[in-house]
Amino acid sequence: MRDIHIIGVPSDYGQNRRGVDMGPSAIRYAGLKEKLERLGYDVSDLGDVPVPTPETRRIEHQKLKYLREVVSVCEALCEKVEGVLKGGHTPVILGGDHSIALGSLAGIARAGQPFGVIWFDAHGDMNTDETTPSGNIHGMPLAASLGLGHEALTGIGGIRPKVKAENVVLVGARSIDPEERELIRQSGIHVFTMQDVDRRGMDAVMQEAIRIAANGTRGIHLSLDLDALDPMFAPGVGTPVNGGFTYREGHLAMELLAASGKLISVDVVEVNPILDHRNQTGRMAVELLESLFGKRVI
Ligand code: Z70
Ligand code: MN
Ligand code: MN
Ligand code: MN
Repeated sequence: MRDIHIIGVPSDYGQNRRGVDMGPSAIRYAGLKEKLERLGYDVSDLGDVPVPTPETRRIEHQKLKYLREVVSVCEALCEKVEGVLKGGHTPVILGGDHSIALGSLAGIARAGQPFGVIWFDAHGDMNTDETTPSGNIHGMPLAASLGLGHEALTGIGGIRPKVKAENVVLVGARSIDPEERELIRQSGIHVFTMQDVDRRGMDAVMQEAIRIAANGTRGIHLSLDLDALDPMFAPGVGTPVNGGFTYREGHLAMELLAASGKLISVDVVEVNPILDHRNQTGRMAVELLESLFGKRVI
């Protein structure tokens, strides 16, 4: 069994609510290492990627807020992820807001191509500096990974694009900005909205998502934004959106990915302990990771 290497990325530079920088602590505190060890893995915690102190920084670009800091954090993460994968291990990356996924995908791309991505999210994260309504980079990492947007973002890790649209699947989408919708349509990525999940069921949607992401690739990266889940089950996120996945749908999706045997890496993002209730969302993240790494009832 491949060893698991945990990497924390305590960065909140991709959005404007403090607290998501404490995500790695909250997820570790919920017992991540011990619970994965109980499943039979050899787990090492590599600690955190260095992140500059926000109080010492200021916004330089209104359409790409904290660009410099996001790039430096992602470059550092990229290097770590590349090393873990080249060592034959599985990276479990703890955010931080979703801007860090650019660093995850850059590291995977450097370790070998092609790969597929399943992006679990209420949002599209398909904005660019030209379409963004907020200037927040956590709304842009999927676009940037596909080579769309500002070159300072698309160039992270030196590989552009990091992933092909034909192997990218967005699951759980229910809050997309108008211009972002156009970009999604043009990009050619696959999207399963909540309506698709309602109509076809999580089982069928995930089987299809896995097939698309695995087709012609060496494996799948899961980018797990906790706001994909309904706020009832994951209240500690910066941008909760009603109508998300139930507890059971979330677990089923992870179990199906585990059964596929295709997972090469995962990042878990947007857990914000300041907005949470007694670490419910941190615990949810750990539970989902247990299912992803093969926890079964019998
Ligand atoms: C919006 C934007 C976003 C996560 C919010 C929101 C993006 N589309 N992503 N929460 N995880 O500002 O670009
Ligand atoms: Mn090891
Ligand atoms: Mn996201
Ligand atoms: Mn989101």
